[in-house]
Amino acid sequence: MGESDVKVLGMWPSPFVMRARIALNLKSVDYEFLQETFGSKSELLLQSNPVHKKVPVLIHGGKPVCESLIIVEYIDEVWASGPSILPSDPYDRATARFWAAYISEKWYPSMKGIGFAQGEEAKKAAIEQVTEGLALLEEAFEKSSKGNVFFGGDEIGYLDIAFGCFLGWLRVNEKLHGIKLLDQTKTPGLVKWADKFCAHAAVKDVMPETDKLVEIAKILAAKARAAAAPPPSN
Ligand SMILES: N[C@@H](CCC(=O)N[C@@H](CS)C(=O)NCC(=O)O)C(=O)O
Repeated sequence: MGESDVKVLGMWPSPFVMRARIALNLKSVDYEFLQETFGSKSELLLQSNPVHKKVPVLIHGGKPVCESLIIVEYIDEVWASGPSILPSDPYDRATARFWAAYISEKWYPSMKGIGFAQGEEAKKAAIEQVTEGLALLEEAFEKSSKGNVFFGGDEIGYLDIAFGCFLGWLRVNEKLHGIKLLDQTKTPGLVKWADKFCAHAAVKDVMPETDKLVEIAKILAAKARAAAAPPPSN
């Protein structure tokens, strides 16, 4: 089964899709990037991920693998001769999976919540929640990196990918709401890590420019407003 059998169903602004693409880049695996059209779902996506109907889907040798973190683990196992993504030590591996789940299930939804907060008080509370999460992640970074540049040590690993994929959207929030989430005094480790992560060869071509993401954020916000608006009276 050759590398040309590798396809990623996705959309360029999606942080979850980025996880799969960064993992493939780290392993130097060539892949075809099949982009979904915004607002509709292709037949291939519906067939490949009938349960969640979400991107990313990795299609390897005609077989679909769904859910971004599962895809990253699959890539690590299949292309085992490339640089390791998951830590080799079982405890470090468990810890990386714990934080990856926290980021995906708690921290990222709370960051998304900043944009949806109704009123200044709610927005302030959402920002506080995100900032508290970042303080926890700064601590996790200190422990996990053991003085190196990345969570995974001197190379990008599982947790770097799981968290780093959200940096573009973090910057969108900073820009749209005039706030500083990654801060030199409160999260100095993460500030340095974020720069190194985004500049990495496996990341820099898949991490979208903040301004392009801002445009997408505005379109999504307009759609959400339209969906919430009452129907016209006639
Ligand atoms: N838990 C999933 C989340 C994937 C996800 O939310 N993908 C979004 C794009 S960022 C999607 O496909 N949304 C389409 C939809 O919800 O219908 C993963 O980690 O892969």
